[in-house]
Amino acid sequence: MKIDILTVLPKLLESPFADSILKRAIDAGLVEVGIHDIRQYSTDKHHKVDDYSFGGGAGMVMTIQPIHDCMLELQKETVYDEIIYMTPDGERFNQKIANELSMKKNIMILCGHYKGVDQRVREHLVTREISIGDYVLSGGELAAAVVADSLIRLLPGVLNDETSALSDSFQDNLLAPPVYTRPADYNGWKVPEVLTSGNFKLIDDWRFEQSIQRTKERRPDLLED
Ligand code: 6GU
Repeated sequence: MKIDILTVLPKLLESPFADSILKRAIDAGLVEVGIHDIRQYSTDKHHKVDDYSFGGGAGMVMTIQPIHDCMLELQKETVYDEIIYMTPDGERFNQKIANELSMKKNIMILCGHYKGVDQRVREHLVTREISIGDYVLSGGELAAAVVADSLIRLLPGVLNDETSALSDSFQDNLLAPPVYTRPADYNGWKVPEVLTSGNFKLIDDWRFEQSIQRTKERRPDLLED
């Protein structure tokens, strides 16, 4: 899989891919992540990437030219299955969309900034619009990193058996059960006995029961689906 991210703040997207699971996935060649600075494509003499909103009103709008030229440059080499615009008024992201996008070969993600991008980018250049939740971030970069992370960990070979995505919360519309590690008794706070019983059938049943219980308490909406 290849993920190309277009941004006016490329530095914001360095650290998420420079450590741990995502770095290992990149180093192993399981995913290619490209960060592209939109400003470098601006034909404006001051490399401007934004301008005043037609009709007035507060806030700058990202101009279409540098975005379009950056996209065209990347599209010389790659055919994209989706061109996603990160925006708080997009479709709300969830595990189902992550699963679906993780099967694609090439994905482009455009990060919005200021008051957003010129509407013609959304109408003519983008294939999908995604929000990561009902709150507003200063820009789409952190949201793009969230989406990229959730896709990359689903790629075959990225996680091993122990970290398998199959036992994640949401993967079966249930929250994950509680987990414990040593010591079995800390300050008198004990680990549930079943987990140290060695009876794997009982442990599986207990975990499933806990998953249902947690989901009922915390996210009853998931059980309605
Ligand atoms: Cl994708 N962008 C911004 N700026 N804010 C958000 C978001 C995206 N998703 C939730 N809030």
